[in-house]
Amino acid sequence: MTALFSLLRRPGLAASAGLLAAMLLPGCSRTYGPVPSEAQLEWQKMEYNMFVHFGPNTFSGAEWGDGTEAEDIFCPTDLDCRQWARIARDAGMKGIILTAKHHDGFCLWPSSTSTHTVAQSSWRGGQADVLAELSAACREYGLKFGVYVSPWDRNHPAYGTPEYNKVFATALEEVHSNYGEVFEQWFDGACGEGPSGKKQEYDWPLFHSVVRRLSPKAIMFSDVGPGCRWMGNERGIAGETNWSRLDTEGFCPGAGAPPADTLQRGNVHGAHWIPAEVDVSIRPGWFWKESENSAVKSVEQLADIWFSSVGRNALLLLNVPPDKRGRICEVDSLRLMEFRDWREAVFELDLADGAVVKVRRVGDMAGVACKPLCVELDLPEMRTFDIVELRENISRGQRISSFVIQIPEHDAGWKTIAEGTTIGYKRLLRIPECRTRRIRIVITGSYARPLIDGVSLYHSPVSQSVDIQRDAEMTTSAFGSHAECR
Ligand code: FUL
Repeated sequence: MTALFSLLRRPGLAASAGLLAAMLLPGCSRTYGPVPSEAQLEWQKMEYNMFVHFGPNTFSGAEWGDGTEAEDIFCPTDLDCRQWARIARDAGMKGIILTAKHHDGFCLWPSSTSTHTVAQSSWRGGQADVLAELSAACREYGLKFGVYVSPWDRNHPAYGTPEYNKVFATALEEVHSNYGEVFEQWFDGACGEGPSGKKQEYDWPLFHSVVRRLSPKAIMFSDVGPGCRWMGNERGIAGETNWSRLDTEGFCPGAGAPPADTLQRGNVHGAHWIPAEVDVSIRPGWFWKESENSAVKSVEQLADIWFSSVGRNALLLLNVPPDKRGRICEVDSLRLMEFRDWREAVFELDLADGAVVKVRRVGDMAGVACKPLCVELDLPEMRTFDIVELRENISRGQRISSFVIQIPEHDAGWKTIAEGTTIGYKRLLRIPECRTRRIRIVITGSYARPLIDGVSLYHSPVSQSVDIQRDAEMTTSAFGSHAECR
């Protein structure tokens, strides 16, 4: 038995999420496998960011422009990046990532690398710079600023030749030199044929070196990282098992990416720390369309997405596309505030507060090879909850591979009310509503000493009779039919 556990076996230690972490950490400095960098840890703690798709497609109605759109098509009548930032902040988001350049090649900044930019548009006399406006707005509202710069470019004449890689590297230099700190660089995996018919061979090492040099703290997103990885779908659903580790040897973004189910789950023994980011749009499409004003996701759908992203060890990047004015529509902004209210109501009161915590090894459990670690919470009184939140201290690596949640059964023995695999930064489980004074989390599988960072209990404001299988079922019901959207 380690000192750690004997310390925790002393009776009378009151638990709170933070205290549990503080108690578990001393004496455990050894790492297990790859660990997150400081920047990756900070990034993970952001939990919830805004994605903004904005460009010629906003005006043409396309999802993928072909690059032949006249520059004048980009003409927001009332651009207000401060409104985006205010809404993101009020919604509880911590950063904004803007499509500085989508696949149509149109640059929202006056790039020297292209003739298809805001500078060639007659909008604001060619003097506009959306990146400058958004980065200033992010600073004003205390948000981090990030960029999506698509390597696939359907406009640039050099696309499909080695020359294009230099062009793209210069575009990255501009974006990472002139707009203050960039917290995340999004590299989309899409890669099509250029006008010359040649497929572009991207020079990823060159692109990465530019970002590393100019924005050393920026998290680089792609199918395979290196900072964070795509989750393998655009429906908002991370794998129930989700390791923040990935093997990237032999893979590259786009067609050369690992299979979707690997991106969903990560690799249990993966060589690199590459946590998952869940990108999903609040609307059916990525770009604003009037016809989709009535298809903005409901609070219930956003709540399901919260449980299947942030609640599964991933970061949620929710796309909220501005309209032709250059403003976020009322319907989207209202929904974001309703969703914030829902989260505040659910997560405001931690029903584990004041519990006495005991941590110890428990006896043999059927089907479990080694003695499991048990974190038992003795609550101050009978409490009713239907959500359990578990947190693992990931700073020393992700270790836990399985757990069960149990409550006493008729004062003799324990009954399992939920079970799961990975925990990671945060794991949220919806369980059938239960009323009890005692609850325990039994870590039945871990590759090294498990480091539980905290346990919290919550009660949904309006108790939904949630079936534990529901997350899987909602995959089709919530996203299969837009008719269900409000
Ligand atoms: C995809 C793109 O092709 C979509 O247009 C969108 O930008 C999405 C976030 O990534 O790969």
